[in-house]
Amino acid sequence: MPQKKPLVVVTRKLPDVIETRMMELFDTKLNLDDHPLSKAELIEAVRQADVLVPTITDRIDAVIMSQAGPNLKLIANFGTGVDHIDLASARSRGISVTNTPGVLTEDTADMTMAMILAAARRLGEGERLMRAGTWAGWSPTFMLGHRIWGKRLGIVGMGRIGQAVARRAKAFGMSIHYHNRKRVHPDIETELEATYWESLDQMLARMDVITIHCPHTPATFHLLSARRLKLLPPHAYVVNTARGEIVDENALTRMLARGELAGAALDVFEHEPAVNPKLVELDNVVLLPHLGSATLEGRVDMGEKVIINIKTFADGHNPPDRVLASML
Ligand code: 8YV
Repeated sequence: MPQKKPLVVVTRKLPDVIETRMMELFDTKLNLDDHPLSKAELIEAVRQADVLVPTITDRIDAVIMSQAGPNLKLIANFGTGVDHIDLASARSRGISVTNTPGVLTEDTADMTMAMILAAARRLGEGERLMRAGTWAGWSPTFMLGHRIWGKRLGIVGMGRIGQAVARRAKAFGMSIHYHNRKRVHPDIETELEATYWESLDQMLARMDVITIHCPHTPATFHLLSARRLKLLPPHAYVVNTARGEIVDENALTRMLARGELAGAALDVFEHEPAVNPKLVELDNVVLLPHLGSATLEGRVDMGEKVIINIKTFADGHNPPDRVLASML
């Protein structure tokens, strides 16, 4: 007898090909107008669903989790970071959580490289000036940025994305430094000619550019605190494509405004979609609306991963991308 299809509730609009395939495979509830779900709608979703497919815009905290119906057995997150999901509550209720690792590595690394260049070479400022129609013409000392060739890049978090950034940055002539909970395999260090710093503080004090690629967990909240940001040399740039919460955004803003740092390029913010209004006023900051993994190809690959995780789970197997206990 054919198995009953699981009721899958998808909280945001996904690429058409993914939604179509989900409709074929599962009893799927889509969000056609893509509005971010309210708390009440999210509660309704966890009450009904066998499988919930949330995104970063859904805060699935202990309160929402406490409303989950008995059928909810899988949260198949559309995205890699799972800091918006209360994993401890999920675990205590026997709800599995999966994510979409690997498929957004190269896109996020491309964006990081673009942002390193954008900050150091003043791309945002130049673009704004052209659009304002205020360019008075070339001059030898006009809008000078800084060369990245030969500079030191400090990577905070040397997982898949950190390593993909390191490969690109090495090709741009930067020397690679990193801090990670665990030192990476010696072969990777050799390939990247990377220097490991056990002490984040010591690394920060010596870098020209810092880029963040660790997950946001209780242990990494404000990892770049006011105290640590002060360790950076004043000519340094800070790049963040990971999570806003890892950097003390107010402290960073204050330092940028006072000229205590050269600049920053930020794709993520502490209170998305809100951005500290003082950041918006600063010329030496590149601001992007969480575009790190925003390619059509990447979003389709993420959707495919979600489908594989649900299908494997529904067929009674362990889904491939279960979130590890170490994330807790
Ligand atoms: C995703 C991300 O777009 O995957 C992640 O962790 O930060 C983003 O690139 C987003 O999470 C989708 O839910």
